[in-house]
Amino acid sequence: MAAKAARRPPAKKPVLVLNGPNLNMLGKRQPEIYGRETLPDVEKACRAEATRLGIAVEFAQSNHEGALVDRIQAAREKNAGIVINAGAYTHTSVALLDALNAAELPVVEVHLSNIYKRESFRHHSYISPAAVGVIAGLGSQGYLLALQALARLLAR
Ligand code: CA2
Repeated sequence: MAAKAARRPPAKKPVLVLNGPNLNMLGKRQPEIYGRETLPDVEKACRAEATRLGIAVEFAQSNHEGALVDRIQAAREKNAGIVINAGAYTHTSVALLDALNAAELPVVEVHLSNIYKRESFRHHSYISPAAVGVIAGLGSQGYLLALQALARLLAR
């Protein structure tokens, strides 16, 4: 006799929360700009929010542009969406823009600080055209809002 088909829905892919250069230094310097929370604190808050929202998350950080491109390429298969704070590569990287476009996933761009209140070179983001939305200036709460937005989008 044929085995009964499993009734459980297929496991949902996690949302990738990806952080770029120097964000591993959070909470250690410049608290007046970036706050006192460390990156592990942000990860903990994201995991708690993801549990509340009923989604899975994966957290990654790299100081290297190519490593970020590699992780975004892998996300196309492994992840359901991307929350990205690309750090300073936001303002320089066509490679990250190309990788995010090629991933064909919903992307939310996050910045801890209000980049529009800062130096003019921070006012332009190369990666925003690949994002469904951009959140800036709300500190670590921005990551939680980004997860909320993606959870809604993915539930559609
Ligand atoms: O506001 C943001 O989240 C940024 O993406 C942070 C980047 C900056 O280059 C962007 O313009 C805006 C910098 C991340 C560096 O974070 C540090 C934290 C503590 C100490 C040193 C750097």
